[in-house]
Amino acid sequence: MPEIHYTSKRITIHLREAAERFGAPDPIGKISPFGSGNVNDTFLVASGVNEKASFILQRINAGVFNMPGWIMQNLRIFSAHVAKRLETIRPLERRWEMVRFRKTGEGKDFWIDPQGGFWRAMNLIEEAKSFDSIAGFNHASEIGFALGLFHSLVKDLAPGALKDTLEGFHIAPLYLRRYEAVLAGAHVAPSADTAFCTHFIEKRKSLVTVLEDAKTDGRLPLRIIHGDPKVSNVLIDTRTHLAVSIVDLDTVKPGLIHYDLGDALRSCSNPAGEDPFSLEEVRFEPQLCRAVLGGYMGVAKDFVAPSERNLLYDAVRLISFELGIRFFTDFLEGNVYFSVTDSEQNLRRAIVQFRLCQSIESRAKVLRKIIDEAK
Ligand code: GN1
Ligand code: MG
Repeated sequence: MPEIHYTSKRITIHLREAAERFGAPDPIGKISPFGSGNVNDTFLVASGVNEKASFILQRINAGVFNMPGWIMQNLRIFSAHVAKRLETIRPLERRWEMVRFRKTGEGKDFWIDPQGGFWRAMNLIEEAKSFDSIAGFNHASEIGFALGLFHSLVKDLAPGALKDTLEGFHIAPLYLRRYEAVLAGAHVAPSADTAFCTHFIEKRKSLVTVLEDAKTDGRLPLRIIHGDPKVSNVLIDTRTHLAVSIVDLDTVKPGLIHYDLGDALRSCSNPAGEDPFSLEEVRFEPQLCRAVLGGYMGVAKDFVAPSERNLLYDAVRLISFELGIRFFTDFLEGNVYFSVTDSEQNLRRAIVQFRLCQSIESRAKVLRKIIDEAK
């Protein structure tokens, strides 16, 4: 079998060598790109003979995470904590699995290749599936449950116990500042789409401080958060259709649960997903939002104080606005952060998030009511 290479703008590596470090199944059937992540390079290492021996191999994007060792250090602490907590709450009366990292022959949970690339591998969670967009109300409620369970499993893990693996992540005023600096030096041909984005951001600049102000003056406490609880990061059991795991743990670090709730809600309440066929499909569906919050509050309402609940509308509006700014900034910068299939994808993604933000604003009253009533 020929050596397998994978070449993208940031990776040229003998994948087989990386796979073998983590105890590749013998013989390897195929190593192929896996999932729809925008940041890391992810592969499925399939066994030629035994499907159960297949696993996920991932190369961390060092351009984004400049201390990848901290990610694994955090995950060791996090995994040990959650394993202990799960013991105390078992029986959970439903299936729930945590990501398990594989070890190299030297007993390490990562491998650094000769070019400095940082690799790790995870076992596949069996009979579970990820979706790129929301499939219905039960799905939305299950994602809420998964996030609520996650928050409740880490509620007694001190925020200071974990490193900040991605400084500035979800700090909206910093994204705005960065956007303004990039815009000032950008050489992008003006178009109706770029004008829509610049105008959209200009009109909403004052929104970006809402969560950071509440953090600074003590209205919102720091907790351990997931950081990226979008639809595709909650795995669904293929037989029961219940959430079975929450994956993509690189941004498990101190933060505000409002970042997580804002992100889960903007992701799950837009049935069109982040890369829709047509912009006309983009909308924020209040009943999906209700389903997510219902699933969440069912497990986690105890630690959402009324003063925190008050800021949930602002959070969902802000996180979609923030993601739009992040996509648009990356477009202006030449697509250096998020993976793209073409040079305009980040521009289209930004417009989707801005449209979603508009849809959230147009439904403010009903959303505030749903948030008030969620239990
Ligand atoms: C990125 O790589 P991925 O797809 O898991 C991003 C998230 C965004 C998301 C949008 C570290 O996540 O913040 O919400 O794209 N992750 C990072 O799809 O920036
Ligand atoms: Mg992610």
